[in-house]
Amino acid sequence: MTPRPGLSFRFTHAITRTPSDSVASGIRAVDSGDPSGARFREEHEQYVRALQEAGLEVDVLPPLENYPDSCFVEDPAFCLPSGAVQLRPGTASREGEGREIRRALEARFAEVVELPGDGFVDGGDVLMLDDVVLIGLSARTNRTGAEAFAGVLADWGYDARVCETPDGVLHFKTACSTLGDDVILATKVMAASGFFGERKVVVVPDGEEYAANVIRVNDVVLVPEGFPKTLEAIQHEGFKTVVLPTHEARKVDGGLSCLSLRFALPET
Ligand code: CIR
Repeated sequence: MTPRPGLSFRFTHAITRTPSDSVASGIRAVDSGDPSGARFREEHEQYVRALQEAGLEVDVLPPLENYPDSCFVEDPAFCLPSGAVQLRPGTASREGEGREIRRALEARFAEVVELPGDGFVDGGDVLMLDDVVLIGLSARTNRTGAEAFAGVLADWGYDARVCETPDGVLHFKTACSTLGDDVILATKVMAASGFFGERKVVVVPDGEEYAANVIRVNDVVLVPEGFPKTLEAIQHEGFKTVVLPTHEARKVDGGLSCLSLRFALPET
């Protein structure tokens, strides 16, 4: 793929889903207490407002009580200017979320394809850079799924590379983000991985690993509240920041990127 400047952070639209009360039963690796649906919805409203203030038109889908983790819409789909891919999340309680989000994708995209075959990919394992898409293998994304997804991307003219997410990391993007302009934010382990080639890597200070998951949206970087050293490191690189609370999402291993699908649609 020839480099497409700003592909990884210039967006016009987003899709989100309001957290349900059932999010209290969301999946988590370590139990630090159940999130409250009501408090999560307040944090989610601030998140949606921040996306709107960054210039995006945001579709807010209704809560799905049958799917406790369904507010993390990044996992069941992946969106590009060329079209959207309905993914197959790699854990039993989330597998049906791809079907649930399909209609919202069809409302925005002329072309929506389902991940071919029977493999699994969570969107949280997909990092879009300006010239390559990195797909991390993880407990949720297997090689069959990653290769099928890379095939769809190739059909649309994108290069993809399959990487091994380091052990103990839920999703590839749990541990890294693109700040845009060829700068990556990553945990120490991810920074040492070699996945980012010649790009500049800003390393998240020890103890602030959760803050490796940020999102660049047009002119700003959205950063989780409570990580002052990471905030300063991002600002030091010259990026404008907006700080958002993610206390409830964090209780079920969610971060800022997981809460939206972000994409650029051509002007009509
Ligand atoms: C899960 O384990 O699937 C949810 N509790 C959290 C998903 C977070 N999504 C993401 O990192 N992309």
